[in-house]
Amino acid sequence: MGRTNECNDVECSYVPVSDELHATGPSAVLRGRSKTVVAVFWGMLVVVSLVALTSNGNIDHVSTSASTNKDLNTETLPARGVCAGVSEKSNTRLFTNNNNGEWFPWNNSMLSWQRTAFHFQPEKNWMNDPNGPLYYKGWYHFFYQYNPNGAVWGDIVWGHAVSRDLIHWFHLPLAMVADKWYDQKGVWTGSATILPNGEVIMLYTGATNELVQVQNLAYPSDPSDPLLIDWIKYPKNPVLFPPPGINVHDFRDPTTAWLTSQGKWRISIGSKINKTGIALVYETQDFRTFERVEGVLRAVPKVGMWECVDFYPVSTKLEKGLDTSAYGVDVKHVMKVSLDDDRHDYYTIGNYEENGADFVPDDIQNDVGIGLRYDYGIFYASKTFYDQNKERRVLWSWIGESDSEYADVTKGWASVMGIPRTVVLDKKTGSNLLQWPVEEVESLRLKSNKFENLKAMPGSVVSLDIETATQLDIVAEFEIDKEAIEKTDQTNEEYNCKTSGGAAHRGALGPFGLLVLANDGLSEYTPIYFYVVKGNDGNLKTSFCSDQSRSSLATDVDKSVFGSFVPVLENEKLSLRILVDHSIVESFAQGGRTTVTSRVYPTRAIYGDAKLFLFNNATEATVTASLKVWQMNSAFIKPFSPEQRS
Ligand code: DQQ
Repeated sequence: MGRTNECNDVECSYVPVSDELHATGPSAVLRGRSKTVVAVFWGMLVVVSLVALTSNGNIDHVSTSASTNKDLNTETLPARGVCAGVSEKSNTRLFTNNNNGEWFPWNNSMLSWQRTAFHFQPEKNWMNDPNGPLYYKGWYHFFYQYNPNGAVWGDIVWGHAVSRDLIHWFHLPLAMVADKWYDQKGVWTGSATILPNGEVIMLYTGATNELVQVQNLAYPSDPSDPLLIDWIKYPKNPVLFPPPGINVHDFRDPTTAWLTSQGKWRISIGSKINKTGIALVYETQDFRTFERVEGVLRAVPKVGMWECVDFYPVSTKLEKGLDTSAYGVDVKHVMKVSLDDDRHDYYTIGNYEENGADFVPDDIQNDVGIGLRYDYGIFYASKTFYDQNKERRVLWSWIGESDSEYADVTKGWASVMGIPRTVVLDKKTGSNLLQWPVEEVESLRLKSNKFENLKAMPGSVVSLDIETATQLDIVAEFEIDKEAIEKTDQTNEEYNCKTSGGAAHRGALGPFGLLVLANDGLSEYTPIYFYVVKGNDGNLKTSFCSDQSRSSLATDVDKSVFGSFVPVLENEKLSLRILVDHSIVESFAQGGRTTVTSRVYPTRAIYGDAKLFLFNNATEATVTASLKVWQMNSAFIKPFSPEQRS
């Protein structure tokens, strides 16, 4: 964000790619599909009895000889984010084609498969940040950054949907459009506050006609309407301009307000000074006039602009969530920032001092923007809200695409929302949060398959017979055989999901886990896995990772490996939960201590050819796994019709 001056001479309008450009020869890639159940894995030795063998199981590198679209020259299309003041899509290197000037020949059937079935998506076009989530008169409301004119960032307004259960959604008309000088270049991110008398306050950032970032107030025009369809923008907007010393492009995304013991409301707004990320604090009584609170909530050098600050209390004793204004004994605070520089969401647990409006991290090594992340995959601009209906704190997040902008434009949509997650303090460690899919997602579970005590020998792949595997809820537990742990030498291996070679890198005690969205021939698969290292002190250290490097034969999608360390306490088994929903895979380890969300774009492991496998690529340890796998129903996500009001 804040790079508007780079855009003076770029074409910022959206130019759709014509259909003809996608018409050539893609089906070749689907021919010759193997029906054989797999296989020798990474050239490994032992395969358990559940697996049929083929002779050529070497799948270290993917390649495709599929036909190409050489004449599609979208290299010249400008990135729209920068020209409109927002960071461009993170995978700009995928914006064009592969190094040979060739395009991967996506076809309609592959692209249609990518649309999710139980994650929130608008019917078409681009979506980014979650905005102003709240529960009101029996409905969950969800607003989001939306481009009504295309599948790329731009022309941002507020989309709006409602749900009874956070899973099935009705699309409503746009809540706010860019119709005032103070939001003409975009109705950007904001948050809701519900006052004790039930009044709903919405504060949001407007990008003015001159691209200055200001804060604006809006409220429902008819508070008796549970659907909150019409919104009024306060006639005297903006209510806040960038203060002296703050760049006009670096002042955005007001938080939900919290109440002080003096009866005043406070909000925080993200900014930066040079490379120091800061969270400014303002006080108000009426949400129309604000006063700056001296100092900052927190400042951290070298991390850059803080977007979408979130600030909320968590209980150190209770499992339920807390209202945003909760303060005092048995309460810790969480501060989250979205780092514009690396597009990740970082959180820190600490203490909030009301007097100085000051947040102090428990562990300075894990300060805001340098320590823990909510999710080690694709997960950005998240926001929580207190759900007074179920007394829980719920986290929403924008999950962007990691394919090319060309593919997004072709399929006509971009981005999904992560399944809303409950967030609580991990009482066992005291030093991290636990995130877990809201319980309502379980209402989509259909028939299940149970696998108990499956033994996976070192170097094996086990086919799990569950029919198709594109919409799944998986829970699994793993135990490494104790003898192997004892026998294994201590090492000082510093395993890093991102850089240690993914699931193909073999150690004594890992990797092992599941291959999701895998086809029978294993030409495409996405390992979600644990990697365990026995350190020099004899203690085990566990990482939890998602490896996209072999997830697709396509050349123009991201192939990173994501993940991080996960705390595993004494006597705990290794456990995971995975939600697979077409092109999104959300993975939770150890009850949600570490989470990893991936976007995956297979070309063969789709529809009925998407399968699930257990794998163990350790060199020494046998792993015992128990799993339950549910097929998942699709959610109803459709336009609202009046009969749904009741
Ligand atoms: N997205 C919004 C901004 C926010 C950014 C614009 C984060 O308000 O800072 O679409 O993704």
